[in-house]
Amino acid sequence: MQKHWWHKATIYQIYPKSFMDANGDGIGDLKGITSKLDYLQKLGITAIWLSPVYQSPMDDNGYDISDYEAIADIFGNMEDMDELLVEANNRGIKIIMDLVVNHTSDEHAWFIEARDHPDSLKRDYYIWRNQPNDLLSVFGGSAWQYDEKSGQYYLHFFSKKQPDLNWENAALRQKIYDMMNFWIAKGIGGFRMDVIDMIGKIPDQKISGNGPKLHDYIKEMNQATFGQHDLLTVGETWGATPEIAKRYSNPEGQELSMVFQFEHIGLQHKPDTPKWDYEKELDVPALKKIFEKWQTDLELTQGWNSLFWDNHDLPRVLSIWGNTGIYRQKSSKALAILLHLMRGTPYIYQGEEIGMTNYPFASLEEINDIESLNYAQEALGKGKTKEQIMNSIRMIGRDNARTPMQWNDTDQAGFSAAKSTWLPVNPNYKDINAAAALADPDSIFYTYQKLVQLRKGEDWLIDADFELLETPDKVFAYKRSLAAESYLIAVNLSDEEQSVELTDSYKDTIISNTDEDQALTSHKLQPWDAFCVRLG
Ligand code: TEU
Ligand code: CA
Repeated sequence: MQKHWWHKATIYQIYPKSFMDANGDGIGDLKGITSKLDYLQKLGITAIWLSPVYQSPMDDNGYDISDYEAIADIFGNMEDMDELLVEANNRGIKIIMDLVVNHTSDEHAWFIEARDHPDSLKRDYYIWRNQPNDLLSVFGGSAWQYDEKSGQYYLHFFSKKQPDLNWENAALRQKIYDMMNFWIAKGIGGFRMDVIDMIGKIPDQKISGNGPKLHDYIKEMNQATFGQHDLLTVGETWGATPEIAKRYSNPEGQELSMVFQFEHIGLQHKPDTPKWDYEKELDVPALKKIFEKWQTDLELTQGWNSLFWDNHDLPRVLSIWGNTGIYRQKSSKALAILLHLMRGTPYIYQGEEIGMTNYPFASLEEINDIESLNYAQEALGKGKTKEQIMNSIRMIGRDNARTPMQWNDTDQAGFSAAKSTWLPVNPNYKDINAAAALADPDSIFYTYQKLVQLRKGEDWLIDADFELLETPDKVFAYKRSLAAESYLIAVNLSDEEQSVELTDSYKDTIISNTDEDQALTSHKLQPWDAFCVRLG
């Protein structure tokens, strides 16, 4: 089977509003990102996934695009983008662009023409009906918005400023492929495809995800754009099962490199309830089953996994499943070791590598995220108290991941020279910041750096089989084997000591956050112990 660069890559996600502010307006920007490339080079990552930087009214922080071939003013301009590409490339770092083509902004020229001129060809780029059905928006309320002018409703699965595109329209599809080729010609490293599983929607049958033509569209896109280039493509697919993921990522399938599956993230809330009914207690046996399924089902010849704990839509993993107290550093390393030694391409979300945590939001005034704000409004109407609502937002709201990156212990954590920033800096920045992490050889940063190096150098991480080991509930241990080689990864996902029978003999240590020899000979894992040893 052909190996690609992304089989050995670790990807770093940047949320541009929050990474680094170069011009002091309190909002991160492209020049800010360029100024921090040396830091990323030190971490060792192969590519950056850049959340949207395109022109946008920012109703959903750039996931509402009004011009795919222009840069939002707050982030800079196309020259800044080209400079970022050059400077990243000089450091061996590729840029993966966020491709948001399930919907545009209502301020996109296509939508404006479609709305103002119902007879125009652009009308059919969007989805209009005389009567709404009961489809709901992911951000709350009906998925249909009435347009006074034409007397019809348009579909929006996200905010009403994010009208859904009609992928049935071949001319629209071609426009999107042209736009993708514009970016490919700039030398980007690939695309992360926002809610790509929704483009095959059939609203009249209430089908949103995994519509019947979805894979035809993706194959067509592949042929028309990235298929002839060695790019990384990763689809965001909330509803993917391993069967579906194989369809996308089968190396013979000419679709995508991989998808993000969210089954493990589902453990962050109670089954069949909205994420706001969060579940802080990690169900470790369930987590083990989920990863075992994905690791064994997506065999190398059949597909490829992506591996992540965090992104810009999720709480900080440390705050929900780790320990933000005395075991902050240790639990952060444990979660990283557990994830990065599985088969797949690992993703690090900005700040994860220094153990950033959720923000102690006190009131709705501090919230920016449209999803959280819409939820709060709906929940108030249903009689929830402000305190209940804030509890949910504090634990699971999207702004937790979006507060500014903590660079050092100076004002605004070195993120910005402004007096106030678009989201506040976490008050823990004096302790948790990149400068402190870089200065401490034992910090979380260096564990991530080591994992990134291992990913590049150790071929078994790609090829070896995965076997889940029988252990006490709170221990997650697995073995990776390839011909005569085998490796044991053991992690205690709890604040308590655990007794385990793992192995008596091993050759050497690959990575560890503890005294693994002591752990193996005493048959006891201390809280958040994590290590990988080569067996034999
Ligand atoms: O997210 C898809 C999506 O469904 C999210 O809204 C997700 O369900 C939610 O955040 C979890 O609570 C993508 C982007 O990652 C997200 O930032 C955008 O808001 C959304 O698409 C619309 O473009
Ligand atoms: Ca700025």
